[in-house]
Amino acid sequence: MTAAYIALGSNLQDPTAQLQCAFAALNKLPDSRVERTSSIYRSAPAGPVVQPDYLNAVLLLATALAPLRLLDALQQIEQEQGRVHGVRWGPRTLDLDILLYGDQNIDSPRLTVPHPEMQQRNFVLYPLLEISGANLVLPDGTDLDTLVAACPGNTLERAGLQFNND
Ligand code: A4P
Ligand code: MG
Repeated sequence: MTAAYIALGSNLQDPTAQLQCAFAALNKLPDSRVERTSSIYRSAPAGPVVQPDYLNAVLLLATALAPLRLLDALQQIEQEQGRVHGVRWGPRTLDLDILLYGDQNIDSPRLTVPHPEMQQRNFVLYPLLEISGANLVLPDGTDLDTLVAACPGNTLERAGLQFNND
């Protein structure tokens, strides 16, 4: 099994329900198990598009799925939850991104891991820190602690919601 960290984001059509539904779907993936979930955070939209605030979270998935099979599975969950592809960085019912896949560097046409934007995104780094335990080190040798220290958390707050494991 490989430790894969998955980022969840939603800012359309009841984001709380979108994240909860995605969590349930991830829990049912073959050869995989959700091991840890972060709190759910409310975050100001990053990027140039005017759009509603997001709910974001990160979870740790222990998986035997190969990286591209995992991406296929995540994209299928996005489709099932009504994802329509619009503008880059635009609003979405559900975005599932692979942040880290073990300590692998992946650079293929469909998949770049570590996720290229993660190092500057507070809505990724803070929930990742919450669940990754003692000092996580990225494949390039960067400490997560160092990235968090350099990334202001002021556009991020805990939404007071947790994933429901029932
Ligand atoms: N892809 C490549 N690498 C990966 C990876 N590590 N994980 C490819 C997942 N997918 C990966 O993504 C486009 C393609 O990226 C996929 O087909 C896959 O093959 P997409 O989600 O379909 O579309 P996109 O919106 O054009 O790109 P992306 O990169 O997911 O958008 P972003 O950069 O994630 O921006 N603000 C807040 N506060 N919270 C957010 O969650 N999200 C965005 C979306 C903007 N602002 C936000 C948030
Ligand atoms: Mg995405």
